[in-house]
Amino acid sequence: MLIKRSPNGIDLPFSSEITPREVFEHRRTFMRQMAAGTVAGGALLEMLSREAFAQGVNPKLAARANAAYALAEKHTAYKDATTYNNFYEFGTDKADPAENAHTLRTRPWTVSIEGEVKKPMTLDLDALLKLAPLEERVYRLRCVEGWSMVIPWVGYSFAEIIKRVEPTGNAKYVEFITLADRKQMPGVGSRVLDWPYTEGLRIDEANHPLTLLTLGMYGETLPNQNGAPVRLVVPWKYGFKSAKSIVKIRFVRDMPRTSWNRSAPSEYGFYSNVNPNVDHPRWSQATERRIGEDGFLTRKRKTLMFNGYDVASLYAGMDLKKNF
Ligand SMILES: Nc1nc2c(c(=O)[nH]1)N[C@H]1C(S)=C(S)[C@@H](COP(=O)(O)O)O[C@H]1N2
Ligand SMILES: [Mo]
Repeated sequence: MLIKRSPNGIDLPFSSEITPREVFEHRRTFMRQMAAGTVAGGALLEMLSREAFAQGVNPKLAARANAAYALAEKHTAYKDATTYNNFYEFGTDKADPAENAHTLRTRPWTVSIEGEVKKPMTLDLDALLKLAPLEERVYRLRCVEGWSMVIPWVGYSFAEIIKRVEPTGNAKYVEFITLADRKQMPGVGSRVLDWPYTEGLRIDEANHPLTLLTLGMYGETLPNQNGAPVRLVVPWKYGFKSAKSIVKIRFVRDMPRTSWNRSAPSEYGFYSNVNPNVDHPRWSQATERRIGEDGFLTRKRKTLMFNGYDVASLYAGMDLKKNF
């Protein structure tokens, strides 16, 4: 943050320098409306989140808000969402990715899509950005560790990709493979996980409209620590299914092994649906801590089945204790 010395000698952040001008202008209008008492509760919430992304330093990414995925929950502050991260390629502490991920080079970047598809393709970032209209969708993301955030993501349904590559009848699963480059990612030297970080979905899960190919958040391109330049967000599953910095997508016949399943098969199953009724072997999954609500007296939130998303039909007839 740029700190200006004010005439009276007190250090003040000078707001027109720390916020994009549009936000600054918007805020002035807001202040006027607030003074006039004409601002509604919804607008207040909206403004708070604009205020949050005023911290941003990444290029803006215009997107149409998709009301179908609006959540009447306060957005997590931009600062929290970008400084409390899991991205083991940059270290295992929550603060490590924000400190270390500046070494990630996100351009040029390509994602190759291959395997059981009629039209394999390699897409660069510009092609990905133009592939379908960008939408802003506010999703909850819940980590298996027991915390959650509410984030305005920018992207489009992964189904848009599926449509274009035309999977063959043999494609039953989709495997997401992410970058593993020791030169850019200090954590890849450590053996905490098998690299590259790999995740997978059943093809109907991948094709579900909620599954978001994500290119931005808070109106900007993704910060490196949040998985730039392209990641997945699968909001009804534990956060680790939402692979960051994807370089390859493979359509396959057989259920792919995943990094977390490989490292601890009894703790991390393939499905990993958010499920308050199935405890992690070492802790309960019944409640969660919303990041930003961690006051001394703050009660934890009850974790909702599938993180509150209406996806039960994907698992009709399945034993979700066995298929955890
Ligand atoms: N490549 C990669 N993707 C990853 C991870 C990781 O370590 N490496 N961590 C996962 C976990 S455990 C979580 S909770 C989410 C966190 O996303 P966020 O930091 O944007 O909140 O990213 C997931 N995607
Ligand atoms: Mo996580």
